Amino acid sequence: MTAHDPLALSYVAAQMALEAGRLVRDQRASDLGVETKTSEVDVVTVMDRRSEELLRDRLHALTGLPVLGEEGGADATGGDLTWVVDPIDGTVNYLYGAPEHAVSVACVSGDPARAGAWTPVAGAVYQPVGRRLFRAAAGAGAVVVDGGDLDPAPDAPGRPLRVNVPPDLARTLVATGFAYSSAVRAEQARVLVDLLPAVRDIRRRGSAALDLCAVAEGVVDAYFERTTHVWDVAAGTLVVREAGGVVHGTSPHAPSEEMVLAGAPETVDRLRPLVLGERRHAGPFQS
Ligand code: LIP
Repeated sequence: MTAHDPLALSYVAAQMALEAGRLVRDQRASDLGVETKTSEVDVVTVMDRRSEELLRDRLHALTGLPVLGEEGGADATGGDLTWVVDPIDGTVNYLYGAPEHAVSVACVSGDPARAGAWTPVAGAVYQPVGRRLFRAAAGAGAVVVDGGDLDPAPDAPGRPLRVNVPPDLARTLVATGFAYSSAVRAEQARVLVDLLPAVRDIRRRGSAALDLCAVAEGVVDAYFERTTHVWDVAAGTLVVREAGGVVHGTSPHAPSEEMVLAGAPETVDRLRPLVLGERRHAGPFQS
């Protein structure tokens, strides 16, 4: 593998997401050892830690590249490429036994610690319950592989993904998520007061990585969220971009912790003022 072979890196990302996904599904601890992080509702389990340990060990052994992870922070960086991993995205769903959780593995170029300073070159998101693998490589497209009864092979061909292009806001199905901070949640509720009457409906899946993959698959038309982290969105960002969509932040540039807004370019343009709270919805839409 050459250092910048996105397709080969995407197979490594997929292999790692599959291995960690199998671990969290098949070796779920009877005592999840739940601890809280930034707030009472922000949790981590022993399985998040075990999954990240596996990802770090395997990625170091296979590629020698540094890793930035949700639970263990960043290795010292040196070169251009870094693995960015979320060992379980959707931990609250995992805790409750809900299927909407995933392992997210991205290889990014640049500095993943600074918004706008990184670009994903390869990525995979694996949903272990349901055995669905999303995989993308820069310039080579994004696919979903439905494993059926078995975990799929990391390099299985899959079905190419394409974002929806809804004709207007009234026919735009929007996914979103909410922060772990009560104060930010109050502001998010105010944004929804204006947004909800303007769009087809809202979905709250509970995993930013799967939300972005849902945009790429056309299962929703758009996704936005505040206060996500690079590990939640790095792989999914590439899946959306390779499916013909864009992923913006507060400005039409890179996603940041302030904002991630994804969809077809025209959808994102229509949604931006509403999700940033800049424009109040003017009145009822005609159906
Ligand atoms: C979570 C998400 C969820 C989002 C939360 C959080 P975690 O990731 O993906 O959709 O709303 O704010 O970031 O904590 O389960 O890895």
